[in-house]
Amino acid sequence: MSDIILHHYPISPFSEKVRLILGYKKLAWKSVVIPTIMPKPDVVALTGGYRRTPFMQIGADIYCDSALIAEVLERMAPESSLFPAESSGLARTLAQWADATLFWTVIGYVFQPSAVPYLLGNVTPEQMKAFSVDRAAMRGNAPRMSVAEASGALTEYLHRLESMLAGGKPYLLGQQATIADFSVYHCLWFVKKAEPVAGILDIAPALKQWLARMSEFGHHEFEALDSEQAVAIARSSTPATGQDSEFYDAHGISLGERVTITPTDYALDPVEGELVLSTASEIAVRREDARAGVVVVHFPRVGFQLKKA
Ligand SMILES: N[C@@H](CCC(=O)N[C@@H](CS)C(=O)NCC(=O)O)C(=O)O
Repeated sequence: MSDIILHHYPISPFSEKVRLILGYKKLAWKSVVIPTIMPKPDVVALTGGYRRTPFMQIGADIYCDSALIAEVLERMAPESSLFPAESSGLARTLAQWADATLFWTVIGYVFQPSAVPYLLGNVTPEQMKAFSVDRAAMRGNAPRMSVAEASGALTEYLHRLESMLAGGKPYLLGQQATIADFSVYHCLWFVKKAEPVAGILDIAPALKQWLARMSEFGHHEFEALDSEQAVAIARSSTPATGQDSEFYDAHGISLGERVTITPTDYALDPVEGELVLSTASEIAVRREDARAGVVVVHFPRVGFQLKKA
């Protein structure tokens, strides 16, 4: 099996979700630390334009979005399942809520002036400005939720999550951790990092214990890899992927057609290539890059728009 390469940066919540899943599944990985803002030339060489963090590389296969990365890691290491049969639908649905609604509420809450240095380090005013401009452009200039609105919603969400642990349940959906735990975790991990405003977590004592319990999974073993080396690995590898499970078509698009795949929510950068995989849950394009060679870039079906190029 080729190495798992995670392209990420330390303070990225969605990366923390994946790092913790790697810890939970005890999978060794290679760590490529990527820039926090554009430009990201080595990222784009591999993904073809997708700029969000994290993404996972296995040889010449590139997996975008933490939801898909979780599914792929589950296929590779089904033990310590993220999707126990009795709660897999609920777990995926709760995870989707956390990755969207809870995440953006947390973003609205944590970016208060006192907490910014705890998230971004001691950035200069110019660096702060560059970060804000980058993220505003990524959101299509949609405003962030106000701190007041975010505080109110987060308080309510913390109460709801706390109630899910009633009776001493160790994890949100029962005795076993599921993908829902990891998706809620990365959001609250970010709140915890924002130390001056992290006191909001005190209203949920069982949830705080759960946070500590989850953090014990750790990140397992990893070693650093240069982003140029990662590009070279893609170049010297052959994509492993073809249509390996039932073909699914909701768009009237056949395998082999030129398409674009674009997120539906933010960072709307299309990735163009030849459709090589189309299942109920996953789509992928084959593209050729001057530096990375032939790569296959994979996306979850949910949250991405497929179009003829
Ligand atoms: N749905 C995506 C969301 C990823 C996301 O929004 N990541 C943030 C960082 S945690 C991001 O991409 N920020 C902009 C960047 O890193 O350039 C996923 O699950 O991976």
